[in-house]
Amino acid sequence: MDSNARPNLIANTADNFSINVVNQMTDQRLELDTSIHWHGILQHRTAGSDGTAQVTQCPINPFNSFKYRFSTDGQAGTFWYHSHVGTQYCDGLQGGLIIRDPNDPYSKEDWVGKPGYYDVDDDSTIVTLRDWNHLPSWEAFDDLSGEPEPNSTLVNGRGRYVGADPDDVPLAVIGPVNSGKSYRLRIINMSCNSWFRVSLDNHTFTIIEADGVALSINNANREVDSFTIFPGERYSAVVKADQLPGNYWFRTNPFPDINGWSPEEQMRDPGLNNAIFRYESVPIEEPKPGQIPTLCPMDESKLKPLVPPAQSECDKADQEFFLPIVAINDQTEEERQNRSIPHYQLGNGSWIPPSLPVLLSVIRGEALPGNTYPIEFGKTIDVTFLNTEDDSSIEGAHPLHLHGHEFSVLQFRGYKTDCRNPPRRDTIAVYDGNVTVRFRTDNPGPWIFHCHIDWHLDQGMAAVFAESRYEMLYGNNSIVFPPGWESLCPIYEGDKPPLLPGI
Ligand SMILES: [Cu+2]
Repeated sequence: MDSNARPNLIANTADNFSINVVNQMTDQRLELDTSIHWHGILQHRTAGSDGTAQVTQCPINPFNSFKYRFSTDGQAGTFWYHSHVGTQYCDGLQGGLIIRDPNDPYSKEDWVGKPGYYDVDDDSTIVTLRDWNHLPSWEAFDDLSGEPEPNSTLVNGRGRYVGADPDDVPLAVIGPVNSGKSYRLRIINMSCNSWFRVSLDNHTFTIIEADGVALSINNANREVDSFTIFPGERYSAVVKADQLPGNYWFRTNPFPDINGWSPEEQMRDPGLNNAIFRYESVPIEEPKPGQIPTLCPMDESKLKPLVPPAQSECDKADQEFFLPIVAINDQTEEERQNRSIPHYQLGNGSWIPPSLPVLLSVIRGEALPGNTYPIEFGKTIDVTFLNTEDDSSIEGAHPLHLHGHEFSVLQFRGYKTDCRNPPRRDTIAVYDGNVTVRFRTDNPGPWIFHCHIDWHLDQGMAAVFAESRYEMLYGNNSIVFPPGWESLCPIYEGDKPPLLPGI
């Protein structure tokens, strides 16, 4: 798949989505079935459009199609879409999904001149980041050698690899920007594995949004010079073009290093892992080599939503879960090669995609699959995660993402946050101690909570909350299924022909 051919989807608050996904894939080196997840969209009453294979639907066969229908439901911010079948999004099936708010507080005139105010928010300010393997994901990931080392860091689909001729591989350019204007960079980490430390030489960022949640501005996020972003996470970073007009490195330093990387290689090709932030009317050239130290990083544990929670988060929850991340290391080499035993547990078990989607099991009143936890409507749920692996540092961080909800982060790296207005988001990196998140069961559906390192999800690091099974089917919060949803499983299982003629 051409990694540059990624359409970003742009919408406004109050829009309704109707997105017809037509599966025309034929490349046998890649996964051919698909299912598209709309990352960060809450899907209230539309769980059938969440797009998670074997949780909310059967995959869409080649030459079949399925129309996803859902509403923004008042959400605004930076989201993305990606395949949720196997490790298919690693091969490029992904893109940005932006919901603009015409009444965005940070675009209003009374913010002029203040940090966080922005003038420009358009297609040119969407910045997608990801790691890239030259091999198809099925070949890159054999589980014998752990996660594959990426060959490149891509910014908006472009990036160098070690040994490339820089003249053959142009870098992404953000801009050209106009002196004096402020830009809302919507930065999305669409990686399969890598997290990044993002900085822009000689400039600062004011972070006004995390995972679709608008932020108030304080010392944690005002005029910071760098931030980390884990797979699945998004930030809106406002940057003011207030420096001498020129070309500046937009740096996305990855962990892990790209294949073959060393400080010497970075000297040889300063464009590795970087894009260019360019002012208008300056020479088209690459910035000078060399690193600029960053001293003032964003503190994600102190990000405060612009609108505090309606209900205090300081009280005890109705139900608490403890889901440790456990690596299973006693497989034989053959078992690892065949991937017959998952490599990870989240809680008491591993997520092994069942043949019947969880949502269909609920409809039919059948038993739930393993590592699926029923929870009831109208409850406050706390979930605590802990990485029990040998390396529980940031380098071994697991970014866990919940479908169907934003959550409050009550504990991060073992420390309690401010429960009066804790960080709220939909993806959180687990490292350096306990992470506790809280959500309320107001959105019936089967919602997966999974590591967004796609190799780890494939290796079992996920659990499913079967939220409000009765209310999924009955009452004011029940799920309205899009036409064609019931046909997906019979077609997938081969009982019915696909809707489009095959080649
Ligand atoms: Cu992980």
